[in-house]
Amino acid sequence: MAEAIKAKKAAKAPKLADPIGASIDPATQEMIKRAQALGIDTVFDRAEQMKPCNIGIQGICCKNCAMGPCRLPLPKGGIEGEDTRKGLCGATANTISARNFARMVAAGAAAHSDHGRTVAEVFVSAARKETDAYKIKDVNKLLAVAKVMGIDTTVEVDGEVMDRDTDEIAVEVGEKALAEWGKPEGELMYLKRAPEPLYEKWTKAGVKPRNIDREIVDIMHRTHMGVDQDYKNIVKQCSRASLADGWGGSMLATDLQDILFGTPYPLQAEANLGVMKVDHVNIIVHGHEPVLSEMIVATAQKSEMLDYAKSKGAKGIQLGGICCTANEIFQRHGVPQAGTYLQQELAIITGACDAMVVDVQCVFQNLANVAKCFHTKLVTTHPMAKMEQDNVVHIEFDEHHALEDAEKIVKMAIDNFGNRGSEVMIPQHKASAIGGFGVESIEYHLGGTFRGTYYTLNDNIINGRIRGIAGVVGCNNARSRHNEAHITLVKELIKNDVIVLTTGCNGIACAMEGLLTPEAAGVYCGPGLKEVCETVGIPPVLHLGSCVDNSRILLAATEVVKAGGLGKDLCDLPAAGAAPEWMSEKAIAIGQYFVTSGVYTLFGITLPISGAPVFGDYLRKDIEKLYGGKWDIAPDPLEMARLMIAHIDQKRKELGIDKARERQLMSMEDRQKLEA
Ligand code: BF8
Repeated sequence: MAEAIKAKKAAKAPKLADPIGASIDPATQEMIKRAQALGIDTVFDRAEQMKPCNIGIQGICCKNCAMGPCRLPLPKGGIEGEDTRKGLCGATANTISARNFARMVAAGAAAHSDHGRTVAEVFVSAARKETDAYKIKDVNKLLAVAKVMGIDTTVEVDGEVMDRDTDEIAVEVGEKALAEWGKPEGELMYLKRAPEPLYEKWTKAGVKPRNIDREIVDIMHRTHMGVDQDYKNIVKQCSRASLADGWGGSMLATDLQDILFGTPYPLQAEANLGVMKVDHVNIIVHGHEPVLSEMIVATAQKSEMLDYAKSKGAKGIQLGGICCTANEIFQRHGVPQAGTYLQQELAIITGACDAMVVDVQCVFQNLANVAKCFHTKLVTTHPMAKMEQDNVVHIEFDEHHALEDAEKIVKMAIDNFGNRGSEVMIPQHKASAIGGFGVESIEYHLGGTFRGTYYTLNDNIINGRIRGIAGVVGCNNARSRHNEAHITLVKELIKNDVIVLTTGCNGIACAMEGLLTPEAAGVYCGPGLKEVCETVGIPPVLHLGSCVDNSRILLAATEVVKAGGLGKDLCDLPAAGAAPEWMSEKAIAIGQYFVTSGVYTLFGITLPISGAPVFGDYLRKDIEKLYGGKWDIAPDPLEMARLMIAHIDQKRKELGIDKARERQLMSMEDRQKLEA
C-alpha cells in the first residue's frame, strides 16, 4: 500500500529539466542541479511542465475582441485550394497573424524606444545641469552627433568663428533628440544616415517614420478589431514602426548613452556565474537602462563604500550584470557579465547574491519567489516595473537623486552580506572576454592607416580573407537548449571566415564560451579570418553591446558601404543577421528593422507566422523586392549557418568578388599545381 502511495506521489511529481539537456554551459548545469536539490523551480523546469499553445505559436489566435478568441488552426494535411478559415468578423489567418506580428513589433519598438526616451530625458537634465549625478563624458561624440543632427558646433562672434559652448550644444542635442518621440511633422532625422539607395527605397515604399511614438500608436490602432485587413498594409506599418526603433529610439539611446557614459573602446572582463565571489558583497544588476547601472557602478567603486563593505566582513564589492545591463556595464567599464537571460534565477540560487537590482525588460517575476528562499534583497527601481510579491523592495530611481538612490541600494546589499546562509555555491566557471567594440573602435582596428575609414575591413572582404559579416544577436529561449544554437552558429560562421558582430544575450553567451578573445581566432576560425584577427589583434566575434546597440551594427554596415567596393546599399553587402534563440517582442522589432534595412535575417526556434502561409511567404520572400532584405526561419543552427553563408556567397558573386575568394582558399596542392 505504502509503495502504491509512493508511486502515485512520484507519478504526480512535476517533471524536472535534465540539466545537461537544458544547457550547454557547465555553470548553468550545476546550478540547475542545485536548484532541483533544494526544491526550487527554475525556468528550465517550468519549460518541461508547460508546453506552448499550439495555435498561438503559429500566430493564428485572435484575441483582439470579446467575440473571440478566434482560433484558426491549419487543417491537417495543409490547405488545398482556397483558404476559407476566418474568425467571427471574417478576419483571415493572414490578417490575424499579421496583426499579432505587428503588435509584437509595436511592443518591441516601444520597449527599446522608451528606454531611449528615458536616456534622452536624463541627458537633457544633465545638459541643463539639473542633476549632478550625470555629466557629458564624451565631448567628441557629442560634436559628432550634433553634426548629424545639423546643430552648429561653432559660432561667429565679431566675424571670428569660435567653438560653441559644449553645454549649450548638449542642451540642443538633448532637446532635439527628445523631440523625435513626438514631433508633429517631418520624418526622423537619423533616416538620412542610411545609404542613399536605402533611404530612397523607404521613401518609395512610404515607410519613413514620422515620429517614434506615432508609429507605435498607429500599429495599436490599425490592429484594433475592424481596422486594417490587408496583411501587406499591416507589414508596411511594421516596417515603419521598426525603423522608428532601429534608426530612431534605439539609435538615439546608443548615441546619447555614449555621450553621457562614454563611447565603448575594447577592454577586458570575465563572464559567467563564476565571476561572483564568496568573500565579496555580490550585487547583480539586471535589466536594460544604464542610467541606473552606471550609478551603481560609480557608487560601488567609492572608497567609503568599500570601507563600509570591509567593516561588515567582506573583502570588497563584486558587481555582475545579467541581460543587457550586463552588456552595458561590460562594454563601458569592464564589469563582469554574470550571465544571460536564462541564468537570472541561478545567480540568486548561488546563495551569494546579496542584492539583485532590476529595472525594465527581461526580468522574471519568479525572481521574487527564488529570492524568498535565500537572503537576497530583490530591488525594483523603475516606476513602470514593480512586483506583487511582498519580499521585493522598491527604491524608485530618479535622475535628480540618482547617487543617493544608488548609495541606498549598495548599502542595503552590504548590510545584507552578513545574512547569507551557510550554503553558498558559486559554480567555478568563467571565461575571459574582450568587449567594447563599436562603429568608432572598428574603424580604429580595421580602418586604413591613413584613410581612417573601414578600408582594411573592406579590403579583406574583397580579397576573400573575410568571407562576409554576420550579425548574431538576441535572447535565450527555454524552449531550446541554453546557448547551444548561439555557440554552434557562431563557431560555424567563424570557421567559414565570416566575422561575427554580436549584441544582447548572444554577446554574453559568446563571452562565456571564450569566443570574445583574440586567441579564439587561432582555435575556431578559418584561415582567412584567423589571419586578419591575428594581424590586427581582435577577436573573431566583436561585442557591440546591448540590444539597443544593434543600431551600431546598422551604422557599422553603413560605414562598410561608404568605404567602397562592396556595393551601394546594405542589401549589396555579403552579410546576414540571425537571432538563433530569440524569445522577446524586441527581437521581432529588431528583425523587422534589419529586414527593412536590406538584411537577410534568420530566426531560430520558430516564428508566429507558420499558421498563415501566405502572410509567411510575404515576409520570407516578397518583402525582399521592397527593401532587399527578408525573413527566414532555421531552428537548426548548422542549417542557419549554411543559409547565411549561401546568402553571403551569392552576394559575393553579385559583387563579382567570388573569384577572389576562390583564389584565396586554394589549397597548397592547388597552388603547387598552378606553379608547376
Ligand atoms: O534586450 S537579448 S533576452 S536581455 S531581449 Fe532580453 Fe533578449 Fe537578452 Fe536584452 Ni535583448
